[in-house]
Amino acid sequence: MRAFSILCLLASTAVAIPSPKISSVRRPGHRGPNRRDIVTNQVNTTAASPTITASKDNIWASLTNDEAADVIAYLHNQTDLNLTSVEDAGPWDNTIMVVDLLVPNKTDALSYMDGNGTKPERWVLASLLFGATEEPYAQDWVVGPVPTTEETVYYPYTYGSQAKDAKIRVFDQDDHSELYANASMEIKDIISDILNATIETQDDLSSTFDIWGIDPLWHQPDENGNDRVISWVGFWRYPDTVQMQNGSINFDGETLLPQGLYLQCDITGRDPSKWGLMGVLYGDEYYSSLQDFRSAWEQPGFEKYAVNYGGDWIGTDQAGEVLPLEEIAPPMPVQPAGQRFKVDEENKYIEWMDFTFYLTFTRDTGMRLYDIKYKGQRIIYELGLQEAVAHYAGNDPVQSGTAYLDTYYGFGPYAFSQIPGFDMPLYAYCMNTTFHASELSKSHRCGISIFEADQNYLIQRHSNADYISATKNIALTVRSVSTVGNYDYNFEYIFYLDGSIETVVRASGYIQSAYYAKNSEYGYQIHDALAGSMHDHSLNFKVDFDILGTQNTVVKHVIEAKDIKYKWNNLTRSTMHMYRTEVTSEDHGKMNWSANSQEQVVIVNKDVPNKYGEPRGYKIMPSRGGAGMHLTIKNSSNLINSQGFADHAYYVTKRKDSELRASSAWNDYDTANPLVDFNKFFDGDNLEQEDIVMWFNLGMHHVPHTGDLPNTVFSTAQSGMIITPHNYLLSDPSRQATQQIRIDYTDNSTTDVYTFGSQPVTGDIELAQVAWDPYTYYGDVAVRKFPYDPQNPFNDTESIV
Ligand SMILES: *[C@@H]1O[C@H](CO)[C@@H](O)[C@H](O)[C@H]1NC(C)=O
Ligand SMILES: *[C@@H]1O[C@H](CO)[C@@H](O)[C@H](O)[C@H]1NC(C)=O
Ligand SMILES: *[C@@H]1O[C@H](CO)[C@@H](O)[C@H](O)[C@H]1NC(C)=O
Ligand SMILES: *[C@@H]1O[C@H](CO)[C@@H](O)[C@H](O)[C@H]1NC(C)=O
Ligand SMILES: *[C@@H]1O[C@H](CO)[C@@H](O)[C@H](O)[C@H]1NC(C)=O
Ligand SMILES: *[C@@H]1O[C@H](CO)[C@@H](O)[C@H](O)[C@H]1NC(C)=O
Ligand SMILES: *[C@@H]1O[C@H](CO)[C@@H](O)[C@H](O)[C@H]1NC(C)=O
Ligand SMILES: *[C@@H]1O[C@H](CO)[C@@H](O)[C@H](O)[C@H]1NC(C)=O
Ligand SMILES: *[C@@H]1O[C@H](CO)[C@@H](O)[C@H](O)[C@H]1NC(C)=O
Ligand SMILES: *[C@@H]1O[C@H](CO)[C@@H](O)[C@H](O)[C@H]1NC(C)=O
Ligand SMILES: *[C@@H]1O[C@H](CO)[C@@H](O)[C@H](O)[C@H]1NC(C)=O
Ligand SMILES: *[C@@H]1O[C@H](CO)[C@@H](O)[C@H](O)[C@H]1NC(C)=O
Ligand SMILES: [Cu+2]
Repeated sequence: MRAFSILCLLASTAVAIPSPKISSVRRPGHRGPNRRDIVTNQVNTTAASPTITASKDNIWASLTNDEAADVIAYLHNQTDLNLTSVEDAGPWDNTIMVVDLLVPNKTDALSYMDGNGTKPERWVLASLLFGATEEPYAQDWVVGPVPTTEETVYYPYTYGSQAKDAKIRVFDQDDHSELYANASMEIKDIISDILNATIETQDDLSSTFDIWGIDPLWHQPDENGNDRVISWVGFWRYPDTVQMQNGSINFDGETLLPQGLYLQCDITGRDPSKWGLMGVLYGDEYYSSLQDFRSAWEQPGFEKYAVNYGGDWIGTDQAGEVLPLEEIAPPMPVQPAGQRFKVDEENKYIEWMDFTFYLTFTRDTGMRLYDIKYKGQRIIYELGLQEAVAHYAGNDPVQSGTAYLDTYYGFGPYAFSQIPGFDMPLYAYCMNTTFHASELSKSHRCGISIFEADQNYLIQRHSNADYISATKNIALTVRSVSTVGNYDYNFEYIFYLDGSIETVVRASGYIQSAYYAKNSEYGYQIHDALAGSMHDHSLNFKVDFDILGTQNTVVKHVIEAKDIKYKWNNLTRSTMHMYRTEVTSEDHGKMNWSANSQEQVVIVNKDVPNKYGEPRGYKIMPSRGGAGMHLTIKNSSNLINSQGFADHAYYVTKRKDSELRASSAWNDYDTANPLVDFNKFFDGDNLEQEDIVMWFNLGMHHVPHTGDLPNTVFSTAQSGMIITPHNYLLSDPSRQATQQIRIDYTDNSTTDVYTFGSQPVTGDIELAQVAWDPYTYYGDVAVRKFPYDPQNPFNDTESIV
């Protein structure tokens, strides 16, 4: 996935970047297309948008630019941290990677939100990278309160980490690309031959091939038992420029062009003279030196394999015959009478029908929802992504060694501006998103879109001989799309009139593929020399339920086949019944969805039964695609102690301020010794009538086939989970909707029509709602934070489209 863009970045920038992987500034790639400077987005999307003022401030709001600048300056003032500004830093300096809000502790938050408590102070979680040492490490720090004063303190975030001192070792602090280039140049004649290229100079090499590989890095003991850090890299061909009708373009399909040649290197320590090549893999044969590889190549009969080249096939432009009538403007959504929800933009607070919630946004995990209330009662305190793992497998070490933990790269930095009319309806309400990384604050216009839409199937319907009744299924969607390297993730939360909330993730973009040779056990051959590389996506979400208070219990209402003898029949009947069982302890907190969906999983407050004595609750269940899945691989050799959140379909734990997230963005640095070890959350706590959190996985087992070329499609690569009221109300709340109709009829005619006060559509469609000038697509805004110049906030502005 992303590794390649990062290496492009290294190759294309003279500036030393302390930690290549976390750089949030994604500059035009090595051979990237020319980019336009784009200044404005002219869709009048927020026109006539009803506003509201939240009764309480958004205490989860992202750090403002001023807060980020303040805390960065404060940290630079702490001489013991010995920080160098990112702009001046090299790998042997200490730098600030990310500053983000450290959310208030829940009791403080609730005392403010629900009572007369004071507004919680603003605290910051700062991730620092200590490069000025032989053993570089990352460390999370607590800083606060902000704005900084004499009272402000800073200390390691030990209470939120299972690692000692909240530190994690960094084993790839230095740039190893020269090592790979040097080794490659020693076999440039072989490369030229087997990969059909003309490699005379290092420039030829670096303009033809991108050399990158496993993530995370491996560790293995040498013969003396000392830990060695191993990197395997593969050769990827840069896509050729393709000529399209209006000029040329480089499609971003490098991950479709593996070349089948791999180098193994020892990159232990910080002294480049101690690094070295350990082996070569080609055609499923391993050679333990360049010399061995050369000898084999010189033998007559050395088997050469086909090469992957770019070309039109990696392009995503229209191709093939235009289908009948297909080029005619298709149906599209309109919002004829204006927006039907209210927004407090400053507080990022939304009111739609009977739902209210706050939004926020983080560098690591993108958008998050807090304090979701339904009919005035909180049902969810927090809902959001925790981590996304993409775990590959293959007969080559690069696929086998790839298990991306995507929050490492971050979902925030890549939540690019959504395209009106494509990513979202033209009338969508747009929120800008901001994150602070590498001492730079960046905003994406319309990183989050919010819109209502007709789901185009009814939420309710019934007819008989006398009447028909039908209700439109109008739902509110909150959407954010992040392109993390080769893959595009569409995240959304959908609110429905029946009180349900659905979490959906979809994937598109370029697959990371494998070389075809002898790889048939790990996927299909999908192009000339290409295999779709099998992988599992597992995306973990946290849902902190508060059903009628914080004291909740997970109950399973199990339907079960049973033979029962009743009083009214002497024969035993084969039938089914239902029983209830509670998840009472974290010892039983790791679960999978039952076979045949026979368990209904309900989160209830046992102390608040409805009038029939049934506990009121919300049910949670998979709703689309691969929901309910988890990683196939057990005890992954790549993820080691960092996959705890992904080996079951869902989990329940007791909520703790010290267990905010299922993973850390920096676990990828050293997966054996993660900053957050999810498994350690399970320490036997009682779960009966406690403040509980559910962590569920969405995802898919992805074995790419020819239909993934050139891009995976959202229509099938999707997964969803829905929560829905369960004996929570006494009837279906969607009956409140006026957007329904009852038509009474007799044998041959309609007699009466009831519309319940829903207003008819009148007037003309405002054309601004159905047309948009794509030349107004809007890019990034960047604000450098150190030194901070609030008078000239856009000095570092660059466009990213
Ligand atoms: C946007 O819409 C509002 C209300 O409909 C209107 O007053 C305003 O002039 C519009 N702005 C632009 C730039 O069209
Ligand atoms: C940092 O130190 C300088 C010099 O002592 C001082 O002027 C500035 O206010 C300090 N900034 C912060 C945020 O502590
Ligand atoms: C502080 O960092 C610099 C590099 O930025 C390094 O040369 C120096 O040794 C460090 N000082 C201490 C006391 O660690
Ligand atoms: C929040 O809770 C943690 C863990 O209990 C505690 O260490 C920390 O001091 C609390 N933070 C604040 C600001 O009260
Ligand atoms: C908040 O304060 C008001 C006035 O002092 C008091 O009437 C009310 O009960 C308090 N509410 C809570 C939840 O403490
Ligand atoms: C790569 O080769 C150059 C030229 O021989 C040498 O100076 C440099 O140290 C080498 N780099 C590595 C990482 O081996
Ligand atoms: C090698 O590359 C050249 C173009 O550089 C192409 O014409 C030729 O067909 C390729 N050979 C093979 C065996 O793919
Ligand atoms: C591309 O070419 C077509 C056909 O020549 C032309 O109609 C169209 O305007 C061109 N588009 C751009 C963006 O130049
Ligand atoms: C979103 O960002 C753009 C570009 O910086 C800015 O012009 C606009 O005012 C922002 N919108 C809001 C609602 O802050
Ligand atoms: C069950 O069998 C007994 C003995 O044959 C009979 O008396 C009784 O009526 C039967 N009960 C039912 C419900 O058929
Ligand atoms: C429709 O039915 C009504 C009585 O149900 C009858 O009076 C009328 O003639 C019918 N109309 C037609 C067109 O069949
Ligand atoms: C930003 O640009 C202004 C105007 O060019 C210049 O005066 C100022 O020094 C710059 N600030 C920084 C932090 O580079
Ligand atoms: Cu996939």
